[in-house]
Amino acid sequence: MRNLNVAVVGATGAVGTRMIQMLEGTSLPLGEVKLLASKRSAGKQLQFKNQTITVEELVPESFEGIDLALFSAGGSVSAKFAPEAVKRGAIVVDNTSHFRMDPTVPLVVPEVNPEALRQHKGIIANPNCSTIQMMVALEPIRKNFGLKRVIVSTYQAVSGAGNEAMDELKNQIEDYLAGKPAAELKAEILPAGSDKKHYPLAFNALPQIDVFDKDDYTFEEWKMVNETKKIMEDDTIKISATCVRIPVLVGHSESVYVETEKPASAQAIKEVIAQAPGAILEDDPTEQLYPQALNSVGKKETFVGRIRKDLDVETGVHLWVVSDNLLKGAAWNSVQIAEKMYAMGLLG
Ligand code: NAP
Ligand code: 3JM
Repeated sequence: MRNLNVAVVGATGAVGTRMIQMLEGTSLPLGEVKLLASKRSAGKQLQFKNQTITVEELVPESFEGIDLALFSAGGSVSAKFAPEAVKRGAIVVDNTSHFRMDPTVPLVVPEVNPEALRQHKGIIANPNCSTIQMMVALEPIRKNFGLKRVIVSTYQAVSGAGNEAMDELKNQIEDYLAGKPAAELKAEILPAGSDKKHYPLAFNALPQIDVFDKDDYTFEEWKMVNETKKIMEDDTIKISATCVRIPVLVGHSESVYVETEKPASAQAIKEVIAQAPGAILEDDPTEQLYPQALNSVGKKETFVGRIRKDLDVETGVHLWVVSDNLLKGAAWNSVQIAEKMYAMGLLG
C-alpha cells in the first residue's frame, strides 16, 4: 500500500503542535506532511522529525493529493474546509464540535466504539476532551456492570482553550504575584472568548466553559451529555455535568459519580479498569497514590483512581479521572482514529 499524505489544519495551535508530535510517533506509513494555518502563520517553519516544513495558508486547494486531514482550527474553519477536503478525496478527522452530533458522522473513541468508523462518509468527529477521558474510564464499567447514571464535575486545564488562553493565565499569574490587584488583571479570553464578560483565571476557579445554553448548562456541559449518549449508543443513560476551568496548564481532572445497573464492589471496579485498554489504574490510599494532572502531561493514557463506593447508594461509585487533554483529549485520539481506520482497511 502507498504512503499517506497528511494535512494538519491548525498546525501552529495548542492541539496542532501535539498532532505533529503524535504523527512523529505514528505507525501509519506517512508520505508528505502538510502544515496548514491562517495567513498569520503562513511562512513560519516547524520541525517534523528531521525535516523543516513551512506552514502554508489554508485554502481549498491545500487538500489536493491529501489522504488524511486532521482539523483543529475551530468550528467555522471545519464547517467551511472539511467538505473541501472530502471533495478532494481526503478522510477528515475533525477536532471541533461542529460535526459531532451530525447523525451521519461517527463520533469515536477507539477504545469504545471503533465499529462506528465503518459508517463514515468522509468525516469522523473527535469528541470533546472531557468526554473522551470519561469514556475510557466508564466503558469497562458499562460493559461489566451496566451504566444507569453519571454525574461529573470537571477541573479543566486552560490549554483546552488554546495558546492565547494559556498566555493570558501566565500573564495574570505574573502580574498578581508582582502585586497587581485581582480587579486589574487583564482578562480578554476566558471563560469564553465570544462571551460578553471576561474574568481572570489566576488563583481562581471559573464554573463556565464555553457559552451558556439550554437550561442554564454551558455548551461544554451539553457536549459531555450528548456525546456520551452518542458514543455509548444509549439515550437512556442519565447524565449531567458541571464543567470548571482551573489554573492548571495541561491535564483535565474529573470527579465522576456513577450508578451501575448491577451492584459492584470497589475492588471489582478497580479490576475492570486495570484491564481496560487506554486506562491505567492509580489507586492506593495507603501510598497516597492517585491520578494527578501534572503526571498526565505527555502521556496518551487515562489515569483512574480514588475508586470508592458511595456511602448511601448501593450501586453508586466515585472515581477520579485524569488525562492529558491535548493528547488523549485531542491529538492522540485523532491519530489513534486514523491508525484504527488504517488497520480496518478504511484508510489508504
Ligand atoms: P489555538 O491554540 O488557538 O490554535 C488555533 C489554530 O487554528 C492555529 O493553528 C491557528 O493558526 C489556526 N487557525 C485559526 N483560524 C484559522 C483560519 N481562519 N484558517 C486556518 N487556520 C486557522 O487553539 P487549539 O487549542 O489548538 O484548538 C483549536 C481547535 O481545536 C478549537 O477551536 C477546538 O474546536 C478544537 N479543540 C478540540 C479539542 C477536543 O476536545 N477535541 C480540544 C481543544 C481544541 P494561526 O497560527 O495562523 O493563528
Ligand atoms: C474546545 O469554534 C470554536 O471557536 C472552537 C470552540 C472550542 C471547541 C469546539 O466547540 O469545537 C474550543 C475548545 C472545543 C471542543 O473540543 O469542543
